[in-house]
Amino acid sequence: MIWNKIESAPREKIEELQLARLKDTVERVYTLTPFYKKKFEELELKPSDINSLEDIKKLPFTKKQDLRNHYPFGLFTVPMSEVVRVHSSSGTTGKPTVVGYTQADMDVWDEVMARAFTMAGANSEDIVHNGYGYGLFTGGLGFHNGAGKIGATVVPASGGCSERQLMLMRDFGSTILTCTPSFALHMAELASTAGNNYLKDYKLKAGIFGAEPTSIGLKEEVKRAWGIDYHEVYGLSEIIGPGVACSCKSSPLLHVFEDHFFVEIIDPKTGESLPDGERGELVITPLTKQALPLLRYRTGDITSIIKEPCKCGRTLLRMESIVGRADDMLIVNGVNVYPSQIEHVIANAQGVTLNYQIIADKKGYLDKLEIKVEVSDEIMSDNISEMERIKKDIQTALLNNLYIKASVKLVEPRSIERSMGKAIRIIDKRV
Ligand code: DLL
Repeated sequence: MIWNKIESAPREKIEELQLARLKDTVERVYTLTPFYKKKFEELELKPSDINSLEDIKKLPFTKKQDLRNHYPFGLFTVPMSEVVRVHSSSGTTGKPTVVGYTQADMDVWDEVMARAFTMAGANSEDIVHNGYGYGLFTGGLGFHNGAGKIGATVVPASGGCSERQLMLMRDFGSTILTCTPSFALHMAELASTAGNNYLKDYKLKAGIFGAEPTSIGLKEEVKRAWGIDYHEVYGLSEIIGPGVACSCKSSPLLHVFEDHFFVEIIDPKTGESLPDGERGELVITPLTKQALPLLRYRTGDITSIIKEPCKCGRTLLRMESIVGRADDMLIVNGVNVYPSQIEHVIANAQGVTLNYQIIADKKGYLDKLEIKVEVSDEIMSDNISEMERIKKDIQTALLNNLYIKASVKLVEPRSIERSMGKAIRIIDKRV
C-alpha cells in the first residue's frame, strides 16, 4: 500500500512541485534570515535568479557549524509563539544543534513517518514497539507520532531496560519493532539466551531501523535473529528527524520523500555536484519547512542516488544506505576506510559476533588500529589455536579487502559495553 499518491506521481509532477516549493523557501530565508540575506549578497544572488531545479546549484551551502553559530534559535524564521516543539541533535562536542517545528512542520513530519510505516506494511491493526529514545533525540517522538498517524497502537518503550522491553513485546504481541539496528540485535541476543525457541514467543513481522550506519551483514543478522522484514529509515534532526527516506518492500534502497526534501550528491572536497549513481556527500534542502528552512544542508553522510523506477510503484528517487560519514571516515596510515566496511569484514568472519569496537591510536608517527571483537558463545576462549586462527582470518581479510593493517583482539561474549541508543563503534584517540 502507498500512503500518499504523490509517492507514485509522474516525475515531472514531483519536479514541478519541488520548483514551486524551492522558490518559496528561497524567498522565505532571504527575507526572514539575516544570515542567508548576507550570503546572497556575497554571491550577488537574488531569489528571482532561481528559476529551475538546476539553479539550486547557485545557492549557498549550510553547515552544522552555521546552526551552532546561531545557537539556539537564531535561524528560526517564525516567532517563538509559532514554535510548538524543539529538538536537538546528539552533538558529541560543543553546543548541540537546536531545531524547531511549527504545527505545519509537525504535520509534515507525521505525514512522512506515516509513509514510512506504510512502506513497512504497517496499519491500524499493528502494535508498534518503539524503542527509539524519547526526549530531545528525534527518534522516539518522530516514530511515535507517525505510528499514531496510521492509527497503530504505540508502545512508547524508549531506550534502555532491555529485559523489560522484551517482556512487554512478548506480552503485548507487538508486531512492529522500531529502534536502532544495534539495539535490535542486543535485544535478540538477550531473547535468545532466555530460550532456544524464543522466536515463537514474539509476533514481530517487521522492523523499521535507522539512526546509525549499518552494514549489510548486521542487517541480515537482525532479520535472521528476529525472523522479520527489515526496513530502513534515514533522517536527521536538522532536516526533520527520521522520515527523510525509507526503504520499501521491493528493494533495500531508500525512497526519498522528495516533495518535502530536495536531495543532491556532491564531492565533499570540492562541493561540485556528482552525477546520479556516484557516491558523495548528501546535501538536502527541505522544501516545506516553516520554522527552520535551510538551504543545501551538508549532511556529512556518504551515499548515492538513482532515479530508476521501483517495482513497488513509487516514482520517488532512491538512495543507497549510508556508507559512512564524510567526517567519520578513518584515515589509517593514508588509507581511507569507513567503519561499515570493517563491520562488513567482521560480518563475514567465522566464530565472532557483530559486537565490536574500533580503536585508533598513534604509535610513534604511525597510526595503529585495534579492533576488539566479541567471539560467539560456542567458541572456547581456552582453545588458543582456534582463537589464533579466527584472529588471523579477520586480520588477513582486513588487509586483503581494505588494505588496512589492524590488530584484532578477540574478547569474551557480552564484554563490550552495550549502548541503549546509537552504538559507540569508534574510539579515535588520535584526535
Ligand atoms: O538519527 C534521526 C533518526 C532517528 C533517523 C531514528 C532514523 C531513525 P540525528 O540524531 O540528528 O537524527 O542524527 C542524524 O544519523 O546524519 C546520519 O549520520 C545518521 N543516520 C540517520 N539515519 C541513518 C541510517 C537521527 N538509516 C545522523 N543509516 C545522520 C545510517 C543514519 N546513518
